Amino acid sequence: MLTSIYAMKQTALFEITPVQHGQNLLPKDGSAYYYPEWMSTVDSTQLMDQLEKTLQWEADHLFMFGKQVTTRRKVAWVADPNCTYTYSGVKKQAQPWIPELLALKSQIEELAQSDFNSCLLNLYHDGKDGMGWHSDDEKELDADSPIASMSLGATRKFSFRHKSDKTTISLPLENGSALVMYAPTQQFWRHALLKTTTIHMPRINLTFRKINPHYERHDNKRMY
Ligand SMILES: O=C(O)CCC(=O)C(=O)O
Ligand SMILES: [Mn+2]
Repeated sequence: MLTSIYAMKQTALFEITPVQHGQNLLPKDGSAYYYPEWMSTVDSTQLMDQLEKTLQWEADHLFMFGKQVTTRRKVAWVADPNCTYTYSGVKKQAQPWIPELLALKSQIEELAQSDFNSCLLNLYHDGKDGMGWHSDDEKELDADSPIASMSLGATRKFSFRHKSDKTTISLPLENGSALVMYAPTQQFWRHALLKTTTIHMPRINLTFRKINPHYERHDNKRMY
């Protein structure tokens, strides 16, 4: 049986593997650490099932080439009550935390050694869903805070590409894994989860973030 400081915490609902802080995946201008099998397979499978059923999933709306595009990929945004954002004049309120997500937040805070107040979840039905090159550098986000990403379900290829010299680093994000990206990664690198025809299983990705509470934006750029 695994024993760890995580398992002793009252909030720990999941079997989490204690980790050795390994090697930085990025050669410069930021740091990103990958933790395979961070959560047990049994817990990952149960959590994915529960998140799929419990959360309110919506299509995402992006502006591309001056037009609004509705994604096939679904998103759910969960955050503290004081975290709102105004988008195209509409104030968006997050969904409240559910106990499983709060427990996971506490465990990933231990891993990243940082606090989070929101979680953006993406549901990729299969390889036809993906996310193009971007940085998580929106004005709402605390630029000094890490972004901690957890993957459930199908293994998908995730890539970093340096903004200036285009160095590219790719890795498979596996079921139960965690990836923590520390500042200033978002400033110098983009990342993507590219589409593929070979994956036919769903995947849920959770990114824990720290946003500045009560931030109001009045332009048309989406938050995430
Ligand atoms: O699905 C992933 O692994 C990446 C998601 C992502 O980059 C985002 O939500 O900003
Ligand atoms: Mn991202």
